[in-house]
Amino acid sequence: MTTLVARLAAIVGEKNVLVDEAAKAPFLQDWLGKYRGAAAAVVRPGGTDEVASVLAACREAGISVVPQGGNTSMSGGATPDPAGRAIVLSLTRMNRIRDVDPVGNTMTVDAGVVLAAVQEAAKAAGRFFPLSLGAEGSCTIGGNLATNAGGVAVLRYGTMRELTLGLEVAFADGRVWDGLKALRKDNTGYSLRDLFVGSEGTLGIITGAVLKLFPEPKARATAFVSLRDTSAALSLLARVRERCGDRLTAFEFITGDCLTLVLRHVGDVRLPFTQVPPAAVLVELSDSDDDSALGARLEASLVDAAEAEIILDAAIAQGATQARSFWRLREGISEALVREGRAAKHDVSVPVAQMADFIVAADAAVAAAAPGVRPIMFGHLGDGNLHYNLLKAENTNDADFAAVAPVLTRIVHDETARCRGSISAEHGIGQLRVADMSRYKAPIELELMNALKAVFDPTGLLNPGKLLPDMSNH
Ligand code: FAD
Ligand code: 2HG
Ligand code: ZN
Repeated sequence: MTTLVARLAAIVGEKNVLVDEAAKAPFLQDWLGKYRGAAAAVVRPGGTDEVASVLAACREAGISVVPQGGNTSMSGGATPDPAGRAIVLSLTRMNRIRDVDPVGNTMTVDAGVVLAAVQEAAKAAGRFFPLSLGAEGSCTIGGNLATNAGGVAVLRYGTMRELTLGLEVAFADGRVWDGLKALRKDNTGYSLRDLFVGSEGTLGIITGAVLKLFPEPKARATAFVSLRDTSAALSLLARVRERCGDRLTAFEFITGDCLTLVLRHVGDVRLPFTQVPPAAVLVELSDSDDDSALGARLEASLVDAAEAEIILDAAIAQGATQARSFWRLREGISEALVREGRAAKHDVSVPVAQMADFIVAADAAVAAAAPGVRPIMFGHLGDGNLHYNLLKAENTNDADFAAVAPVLTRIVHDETARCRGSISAEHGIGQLRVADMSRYKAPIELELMNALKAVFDPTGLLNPGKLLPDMSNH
């Protein structure tokens, strides 16, 4: 190990190889505090060539590599196992915006650039990069790509996959693929790019990307709407879509119980209603025209919905400050959940029309299996993506909840599968859901995924134990 550390130091510089336990600690624990791993070193390369040389050195030494960006994974994807036979490869020093092309509407970046910095660079060029999520101040483009991140604007702009034109990737054998093409059309065979998006660091290290830019929205209209239940939220979604078409940018669903937690745990938040409603949605429209009628359009949709008794009440933001305060209620949820205590987290998607039935069935099955467990739901309803979190019952301890949590997860995921949904809509498989892959993916899918792994990473160097289940028992 000492020899490898010396070799890595020669590649990236001594100060960029962390071996001291205190220095390594923040890289070895996930954001949710669920996993703690160990690593021989945390290595921080400054460029693509250095990444490639680090991979070659690790491969020779038989030491695996866990890529890490902002370390905001919700599935333990960037945390090594406790054995200490890996290095963490942190990409955050690679934070250069390489090029902005306002004519082609593209931006080329290093993989370690923080998402918020990409958004800012686009804005500085009079353009817009639409990926938006609560962790945007820390997560990186490489992590967004490796997890095919979603967030709050997928309804209009798609996931990270749809926002990407080209990639640069360092392979496990130390070679580099320059696929940094800024092309919207390229039909020259299999799309290697698409294999790496969502591969969670198991096929190669993403070192750079060409991203799509969009016209900057000049107008926004935001409303916080209270409703009776999920069915009402789905009816509202259909109405707003009919009236507002592509202007509908976000449609975020939050249950009353979830809002109660945010009000309890997050400072500086205010509900625009006197009482916590059974459910709420945050609706946002945007337009690249300076369209002063956007607010009126949203208001008309909501008046319609109120007359049809679809919604209970609505507050339309009177300016950017109030819109931000509505978003604060939404963005404070993950933090509130962590503060409330143990939860079994689920990130499912089902066909949008089935969402209400899914919730009724999952709630009933959970209540029967573990009375008192609290379903706390929110999510990107417009995409059919629900964060179905189950909090431990108030009168149970953590150990009892830990024992029942896998049973609850089985119930939620089986119900998801019954609806032909997905057990990971946007957070990835990581280590949290790896054991479930064998149950919910078809054998042919797993066989082909393993075959791809063998092509790109035959020695299993990259992110072992993540995404792909160990098939040796099958
Ligand atoms: P990391 O956590 O560092 O890594 C994630 C995975 O990508 C790991 O498997 C890692 O090995 C791999 N990886 C990282 N960089 C590279 C690279 N350069 N090459 C190859 N593999 C790499 N996610 C959503 O989709 N939507 C949301 O709305 C959302 N909201 C969030 C809110 C909060 C408060 C938090 C904490 C997280 C949220 N997430 C959300 C999850 C997380 O932010 C995303 O998964 C994000 O894309 C991860 O980026 P990262 O740079 O932090 O990656
Ligand atoms: C969000 O939509 C994230 O805010 C986080 O995907 C979800 O904390 C969660 O469960
Ligand atoms: Zn989400």
